Amino acid sequence: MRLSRFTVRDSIRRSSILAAFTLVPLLAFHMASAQTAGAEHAMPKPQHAATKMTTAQKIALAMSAGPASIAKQATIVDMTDMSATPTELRAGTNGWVCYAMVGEPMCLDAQWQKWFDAWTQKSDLKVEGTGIGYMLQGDRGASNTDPYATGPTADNQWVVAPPHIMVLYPDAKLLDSYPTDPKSGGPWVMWKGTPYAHVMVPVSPTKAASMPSR
Ligand SMILES: [Cu+2]
Repeated sequence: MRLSRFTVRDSIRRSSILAAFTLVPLLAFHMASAQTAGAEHAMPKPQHAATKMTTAQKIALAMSAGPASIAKQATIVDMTDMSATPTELRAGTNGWVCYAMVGEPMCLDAQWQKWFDAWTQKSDLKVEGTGIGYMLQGDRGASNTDPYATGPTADNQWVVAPPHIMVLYPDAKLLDSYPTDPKSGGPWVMWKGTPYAHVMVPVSPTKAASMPSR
């Protein structure tokens, strides 16, 4: 695994893979369930509506995943249309990438971009340091045990996450500090025992840091 920072081109390539193998079936599942079972949680707009978003709206969607202080200087990648090749909407300057994904935008730091690469390619991952990923709009659902599940089963702990921060640790033993139950009320471990294990930290809106001078 390459350790240097990923380029935007890398991000877009990874996004293509993700769209092809992971998110399309997930999206299809959600749309199907919305039609047959009714929306049990806030359903994102259908895909055809997403493609009609303006560039400004897509950028706003991507930026809504992270704190403004990070998102405003992040690279923005358009993944609103899963049938299209992800494209860069704006170059960034701070190493973060925010993805415009309908219903689950995310902003990822360098370590998380590396994670994204491994996860989408189903390859091994050596976490070299702490990683932070923001999903301040929450997500549309995932199995808490199976990194590649595309819908709920009787035993895969399907969970629709609230706004959260995702944390990577270089030592998997550190994950033992947290439960794996998403309903514990606090941080929980997702995908424990896999190379992609991480901590999900539910959050609420917060103010930006300030340092008043005295
Ligand atoms: Cu997440």
